Amino acid sequence: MEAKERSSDIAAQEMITRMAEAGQQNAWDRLELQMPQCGFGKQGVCCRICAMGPCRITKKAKLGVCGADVDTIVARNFLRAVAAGVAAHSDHGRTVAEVFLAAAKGEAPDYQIKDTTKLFALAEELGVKTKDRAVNEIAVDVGKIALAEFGKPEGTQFMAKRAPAPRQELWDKFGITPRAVDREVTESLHRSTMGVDQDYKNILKHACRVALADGWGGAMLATELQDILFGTPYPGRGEVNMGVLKDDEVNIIVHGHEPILSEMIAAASADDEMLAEAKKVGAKGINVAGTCCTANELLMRHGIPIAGNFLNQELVIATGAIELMAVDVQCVMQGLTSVASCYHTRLVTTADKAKMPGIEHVSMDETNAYKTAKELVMMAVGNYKNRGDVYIPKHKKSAVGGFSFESINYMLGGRFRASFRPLNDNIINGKIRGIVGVVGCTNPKVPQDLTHTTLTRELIKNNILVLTTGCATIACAKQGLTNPKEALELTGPSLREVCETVGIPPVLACGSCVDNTRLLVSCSELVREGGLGDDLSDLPVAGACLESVSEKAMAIGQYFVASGALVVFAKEVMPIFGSENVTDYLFNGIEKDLGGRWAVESDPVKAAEMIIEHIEAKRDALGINKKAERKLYDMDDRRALAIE
Ligand code: SF4
Ligand code: MSK
Repeated sequence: MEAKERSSDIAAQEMITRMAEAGQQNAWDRLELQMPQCGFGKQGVCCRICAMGPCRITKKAKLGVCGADVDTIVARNFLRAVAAGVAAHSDHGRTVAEVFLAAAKGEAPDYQIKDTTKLFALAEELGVKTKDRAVNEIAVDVGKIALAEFGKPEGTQFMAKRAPAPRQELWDKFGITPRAVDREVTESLHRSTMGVDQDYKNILKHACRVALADGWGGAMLATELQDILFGTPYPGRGEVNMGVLKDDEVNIIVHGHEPILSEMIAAASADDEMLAEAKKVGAKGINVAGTCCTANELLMRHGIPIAGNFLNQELVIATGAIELMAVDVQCVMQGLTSVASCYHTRLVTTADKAKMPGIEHVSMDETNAYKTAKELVMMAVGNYKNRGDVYIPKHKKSAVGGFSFESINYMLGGRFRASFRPLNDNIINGKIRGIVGVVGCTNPKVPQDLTHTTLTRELIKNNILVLTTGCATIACAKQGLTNPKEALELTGPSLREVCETVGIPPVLACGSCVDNTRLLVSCSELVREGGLGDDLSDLPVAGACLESVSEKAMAIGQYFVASGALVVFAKEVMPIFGSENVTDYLFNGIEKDLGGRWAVESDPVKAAEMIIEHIEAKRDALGINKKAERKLYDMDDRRALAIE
């Protein structure tokens, strides 16, 4: 397959070609070797949950050995995927909570509370007293409550109270208000083990509950605590794509998800002592760049460049310019090991829960974080002399990132009257037709970045504001879509007018995978601000992830659906089609219960049409698609105007 068919990213195309010439393997090659992929797996109809199996449903064998039917098996597999995604996000959230608490207690001295305004706001929300108390004292109480959310024996997630009241009532009525994150994940595994829950609707109901424990629990806590600890993002510029690598500096790639380590590496790379060491080995400086969600975290808070997204991780090493790649958790391909072995790159794992065979491990010690980061930077500096041939694609784009809920609020309303009112007004008057979250991964089954960027272009052309997270953000940024100058040229006239007035691009980069919770908070604020219905399901909004890879994307999709949104995935990445009942419930029936639903469409232009139709239907239901009535002034009106 030609490089162009594999990726729409021109820098990636160059590197794919070079890797092929060098006989090196990457994810696209491995996908080809996997073809044809298992049809049973694609349909979600295989089960290997117990030792009587593995079983698969066929025309001949319509039941597993235990008697499980296709609906049970497909629903169970779906639940397990969602629960695994929840576990990943939420374990990230728990790690942040642990470091947050340690920092507050002074046990992790290299971390300090950066955003006290946000700390105070969260403390109030949690019922923690703030008056006449020291910042760290408040933070200890907040940290303890946050950490308890993962395993508390009683009660429900406190963050779920951020949802509009009718949504909370609906969750209560339906019995899916999320309890402790660990409990929901554990119950998911229990229910889906052999001989337990055999009612597909009941299984899918729990998929809602466990997903909500992520969106309105673990992942939301991760975002909140990261903002308080590392600073709430505000819009700033950065550069994106492999052209950010430097041929005369020590290049360090930070890859994965948790900013706990990458924040420290970024700081250590600017340390005078480290820079002096770099000079000694003949490098002009130390260049830190990110891949995947760690990259989003760093660009949003520090303007640190992004080298690429999920499918770029192996290609970046193949430039020969990377002295060290430090990885933590999630979306780290084992294939990195073999690519790194072809170059001088030192691949280093840093999370004790995520090691790779034969790969160096430097344990991230939060009580001594800066020292650990310096050790890693020194390893990179020491490796500079081992560089061989280097080829860095020249392509890079200027991007704007950092659209947290707080920054959107501020940009719309100003510091003293921060408000979503202008956004609501412009949705109501039709200048902005609606809002769509374009999120998620890059999957080698489709040309890299193509569906995210095509969909985004279609949406902004049709005056729909796009909020983006994860690798989709990086896809958009690589094509200039998060840069106001370039993107506004592609934007419909009325959305453009609003964006130019406020000074924002039509595609707002909101952060990493866990930061999808910023979208939930923003949607809740749209409802609270008024004029767009009473519940999240009334809003003219949708979500889309056409290049989904990770189980985390399934969890995100499910919590958006359970929160009342339409969520569109590509058909190829939804392993549910083996069961008509499960498919019908997730695409239709669930909407009657919760107001949201799943849909599939692999073609990004058709997906945009589907989303636009949905948004217009929501606008109709809200009564905001009425043509403005022509008002003829009579004498009383004229007099009233004159008095004014
Ligand atoms: Fe087969 Fe039932 Fe065991 Fe699954 S749980 S492997 S369907 S016997
Ligand atoms: S990194 S989950 S490939 S967005 Fe968050 Fe990217 Fe998807 Fe991983």
